[in-house]
Amino acid sequence: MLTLYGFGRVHPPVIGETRDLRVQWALEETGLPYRVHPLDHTGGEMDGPAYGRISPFRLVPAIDDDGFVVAESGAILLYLAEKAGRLIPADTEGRTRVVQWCFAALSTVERPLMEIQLIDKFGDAEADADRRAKMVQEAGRWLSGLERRLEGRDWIACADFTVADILLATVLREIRGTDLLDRYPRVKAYYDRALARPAWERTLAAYAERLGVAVEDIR
Ligand SMILES: N[C@@H](CCC(=O)N[C@@H](CS)C(=O)NCC(=O)O)C(=O)O
Repeated sequence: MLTLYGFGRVHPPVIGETRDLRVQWALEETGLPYRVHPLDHTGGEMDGPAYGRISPFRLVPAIDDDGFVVAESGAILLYLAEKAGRLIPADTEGRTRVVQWCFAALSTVERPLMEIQLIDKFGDAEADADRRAKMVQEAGRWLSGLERRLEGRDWIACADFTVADILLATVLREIRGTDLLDRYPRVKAYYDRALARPAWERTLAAYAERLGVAVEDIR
């Protein structure tokens, strides 16, 4: 049975933001059977050598598929798609297109969006104002690129929904508390379309139950 290492207890301000959500979403989409190992981050469960053997940086998420261990959310999603034969095309060109957009989500789009989220959540509005403005400007470049890419398309990589959409939608979710998507109607519609999927709703419900919070508090 495949095990997802996710959070069971974690610092309350980050509940609803953690990257085990994207892996659970992919598992729910593929229908692969899985169990969750809920890690006690606040109690130090991730700090010891046992979890170090699962995750090189002692981070969430990781998976253990009957002894095959994978860390890094992007790698995990690609593995799950390949294993399930779903959420990724079978041909090399289609698969490469999915890989391209997984990297775009994680290495290009996520950087400024994550920083904006961290400043808004934990920063000092005055002291961080310049840095935030720079990040908003950079985010605008990538959001404009997404807006162009989404002309006439439902999904970012292929005609069908893929793991690249799970990564990109969860990355866009990092700025859901801002108005930054308002100037990008195709990106906004894309984000809403992705999060309207029943598998995302199941994921949110399972995650909320695992962390002991209400779904509405993390939506
Ligand atoms: N690049 C990694 C990042 C993983 C990561 O930053 N995980 C955070 C939660 S979202 C974590 O485990 N933080 C706990 C810590 O820093 O101790 C991925 O995409 O999986």
